[in-house]
Amino acid sequence: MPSSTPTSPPVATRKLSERQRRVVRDRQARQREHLQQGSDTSDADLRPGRVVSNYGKRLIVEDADGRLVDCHFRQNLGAIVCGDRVVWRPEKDATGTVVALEERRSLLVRPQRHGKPRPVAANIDQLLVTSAPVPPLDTRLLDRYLVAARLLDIDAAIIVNKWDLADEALRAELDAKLAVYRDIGYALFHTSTVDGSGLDELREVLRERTSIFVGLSGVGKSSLIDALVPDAELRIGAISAASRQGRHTTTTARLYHLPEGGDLIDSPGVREFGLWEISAAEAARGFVEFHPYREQCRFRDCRHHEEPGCAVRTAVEAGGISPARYQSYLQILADAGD
Ligand SMILES: Nc1nc2c(ncn2[C@@H]2O[C@H](COP(=O)(O)OP(=O)(O)O)[C@@H](O)[C@H]2O)c(=O)[nH]1
Ligand SMILES: [Mg+2]
Ligand SMILES: [Zn+2]
Repeated sequence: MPSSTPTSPPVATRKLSERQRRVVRDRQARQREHLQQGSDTSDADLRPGRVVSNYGKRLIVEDADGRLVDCHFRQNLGAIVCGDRVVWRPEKDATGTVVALEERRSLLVRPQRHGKPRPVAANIDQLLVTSAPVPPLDTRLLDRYLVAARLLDIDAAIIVNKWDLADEALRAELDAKLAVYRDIGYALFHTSTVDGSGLDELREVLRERTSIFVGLSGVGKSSLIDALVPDAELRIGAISAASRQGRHTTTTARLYHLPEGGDLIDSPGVREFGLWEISAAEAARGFVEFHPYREQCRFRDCRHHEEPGCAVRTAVEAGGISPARYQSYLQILADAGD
């Protein structure tokens, strides 16, 4: 895995700033006003819905009863993505029109090489950083995902899937590498979609929240969704039927419901999510275990590299911070080029 030169479009997350929230709130207020004045719409027609898929010009919206509706949306609403909560109105031909977008808790965006970042999924509570014995564990990528989750202010959990493929020696090696993550507070799961082990434990952290799997191709993200969502195949069929498009549209994100409550989003666009550029200050904020030391550095703008009086580096030497994680931090600094 290249960690210094991203080979694919990087993906970043952002938590909406106060200013952005205000913009969204104002826009929503205007939309509501507009709706109330509009003679074409009576309040009785308006319904809440959740966007489960986005097909470019159309959205598949799920209503309160679980029905999937093919919806147009007004262009002035801006980009609407999987996971968004919306207000929509039924049309005579069994389609619908989305007329308002609810405020988002979080927004996952994917920066484009050219042009504005593209939103991919909204209202996510948790990143499930997925790895496996094969392809080999890439702790640098793992660290980048964890930084991203922290900057977005959402939770992260670590999954080592395909655990059935690891023999005793490999298990010991992986456990040794991952012990530090458990020590600093991340939940760690060993799963297998082949023998079902670890899935019950995983279900516990998925309950009543919206989660998204990220990680290298081939680690088993889609297999995990299949294992956790009993009607995943039916769901894919129903969404593509509602959109009146074939299943070929594999590039689109989809939202699934878990039987025990909670949602999973499968987004093909977030694989490279860890590869975006992170500034030094952001990187330091993203390493949770640096937190107690960062304030004690001699210089306020300490980058925790070669600065004298760096409390973070002292903590690494004294054993309070894992040297491997610190090296990973330095690598992110080097990649950021500052
Ligand atoms: N042995 C084993 N193979 C798995 C497991 N989970 C997935 N696989 C296999 O790994 C390959 C990649 O899985 P897939 O779900 O497509 O990975 P994705 O690219 O992350 O979505 C497929 O051949 C799966 O059958 C597991 O727990 N154990
Ligand atoms: Mg997949
Ligand atoms: Zn420092």
